Amino acid sequence: MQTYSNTVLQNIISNFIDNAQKYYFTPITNGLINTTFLVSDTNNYPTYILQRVNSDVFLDTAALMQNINNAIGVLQHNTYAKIEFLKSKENKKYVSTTHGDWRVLTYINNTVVYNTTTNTKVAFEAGKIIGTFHSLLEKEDTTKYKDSIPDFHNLEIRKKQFLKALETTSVEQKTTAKKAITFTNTLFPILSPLQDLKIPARVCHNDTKLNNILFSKTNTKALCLIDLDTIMKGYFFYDFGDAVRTIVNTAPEDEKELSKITFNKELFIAFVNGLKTNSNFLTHEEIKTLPLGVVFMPFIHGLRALTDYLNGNKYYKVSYKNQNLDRAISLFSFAQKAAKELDFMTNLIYYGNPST
Ligand code: GN1
Ligand code: MG
Repeated sequence: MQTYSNTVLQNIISNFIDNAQKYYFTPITNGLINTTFLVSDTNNYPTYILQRVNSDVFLDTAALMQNINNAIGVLQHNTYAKIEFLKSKENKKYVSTTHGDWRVLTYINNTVVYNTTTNTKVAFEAGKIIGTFHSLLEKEDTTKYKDSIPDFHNLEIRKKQFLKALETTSVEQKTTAKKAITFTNTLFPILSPLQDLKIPARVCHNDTKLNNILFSKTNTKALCLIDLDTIMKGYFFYDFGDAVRTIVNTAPEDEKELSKITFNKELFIAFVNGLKTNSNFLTHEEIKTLPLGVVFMPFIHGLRALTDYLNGNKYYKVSYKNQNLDRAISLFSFAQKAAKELDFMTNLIYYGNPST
């Protein structure tokens, strides 16, 4: 991974703030795409987030920042915390340097993110804040938003990319990935009802995994969604499925012991109840897609991880060679467990009946 000296980072942030030499930088290593630092002052007080946008993944920083700016302008409500990007001294939302494109956000104090949870309050709050996000953006014109990653959740395209990787990878990699490849054969057919949908495209977050929701440290209330780079048009079941896959599964995304991968019904019920406080915007046809969304999202993530493994780990940051493969198997295993709960999810979502 690329590292940056304190001096380089101070130089970059001096485009946004005075007295840059007063600050120091601690890497935040959760993300798999961008490079992120917590910026603290000499009293050890966290003040900003400094982030390099990965321009191999996001090809148009200006368009992406415009999407974010549009959405933030609409996401204004007393139940939703405001994310603030600093303007550079040249009045820009980001700066292009020899080290890439960088931006600065104010750090929201007394907050926490969870990678996983066993707490139904966290699950309820997550559902509620996703409902708030979508209610506020309900009337947004999707054509104002440029795709920051074209075909991001397009299964047909992701399938083509996977098949191409299968053709070009080494025999050895293919053999190692055999178990994951077998998983894809059972999961592809389950998802076919999601083709040719007649549901509205909405401005979606598109990356609503649990650790992209900011919570208050004091009262466990969800405050807002963070990591806004993939805000663009999408279907609501993307945001639903991505949140559920990371909430009802109490194991991390790259869990190797498949018996630890769960579909926790209590957490699902709490999430749906939280969402229901704020979900009047959903159409009947959209509601029908939600249970399959919980299979779709982990599957498409697994497929992308597997494709990246076969291509030699070019897209995601990995900390060991087979991490993408482990992620793929873990995500597929969750998708399979979710597929067994389709009736349970449908009953709960339609009739509020958790007993099935
Ligand atoms: C990537 O960098 P991070 O963790 O926010 C990916 C998401 C995946 C996630 C984890 C632009 O997000 O789609 O959910 O890894 N983002 C992009 O699997 O590819
Ligand atoms: Mg992200």
